[in-house]
Amino acid sequence: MEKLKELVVEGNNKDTVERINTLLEEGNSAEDILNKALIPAMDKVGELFQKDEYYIPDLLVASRAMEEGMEILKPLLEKGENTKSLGKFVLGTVKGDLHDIGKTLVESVLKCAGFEVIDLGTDIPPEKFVEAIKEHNPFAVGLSALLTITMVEMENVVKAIKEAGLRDKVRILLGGAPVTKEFAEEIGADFYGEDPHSAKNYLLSVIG
Ligand code: B1M
Repeated sequence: MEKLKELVVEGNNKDTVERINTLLEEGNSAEDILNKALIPAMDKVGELFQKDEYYIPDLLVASRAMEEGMEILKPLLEKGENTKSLGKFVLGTVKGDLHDIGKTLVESVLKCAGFEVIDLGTDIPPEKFVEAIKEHNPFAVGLSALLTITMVEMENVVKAIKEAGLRDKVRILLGGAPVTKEFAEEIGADFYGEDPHSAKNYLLSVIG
């Protein structure tokens, strides 16, 4: 796992893929590989970036290695996906924010639990969330943000949903590193999920 973490930090995508396949053959689970190597690797990359030891191109190559690794793990994380939908969930990263690794993990965990996830992608303005609610009629909407400056966009999405008269139809969940429970309460969201599993548990509790 330690070696895999190093490979992702270095942005060595070819060896990352090989290492993941070896770890899977050795009997490690996709969850363990994710939680013990890939996510800690991204934390390390963030630390190096903050200390000015890594620059944007380094972030990009490391996240490409992470994404290639996720391509292998995603089907395994979504394995056993229920065929009967527990309900529709619209998900997106807010306007101005291009981070999508955490959001993709939320998508995999919720799909595996049996929710039908409509992933809008990244850099999604409030009106697109509103359009998607009108089109898909989900019971909940999830917003992800990784930047302190884009976190404020979450409030604009909550406002737009209210203004469209849709607030009573959907639960609103927030997530992403800078977001807190207090912030979620302050802007009138229903739940702050610190990780995909807490989001899943909350949604399961909503449907009863
Ligand atoms: Co950026 N970046 N980045 N980055 N990046 C961070 C977030 C940063 C903390 C790095 C740092 O300084 N230490 C910093 C933000 C500081 C701040 O505002 N607080 C930062 C910055 C500054 C930037 C740029 C502004 C850099 C620049 O251009 N000067 C720029 C912004 C671009 C933009 O978005 N407009 C930028 C760009 C990028 C890349 C494109 C190069 C790349 C993203 C690639 C991609 O996503 N495809 C990138 C990366 C990789 C990172 C770090 C290193 C890793 C992020 C990540 O994927 N983590 C990150 C440092 C860090 O986080 N330690 C950093 C792994 C992922 C699994 O975790 O996304 O937190 P996370 O998701 C978690 C939970 O938060 C939760 O579940 C996940 C699993 O536990 N979760 C939810 C997330 N969403 C949820 C939704 C839910 C529930 C749970 O319900 C709806």
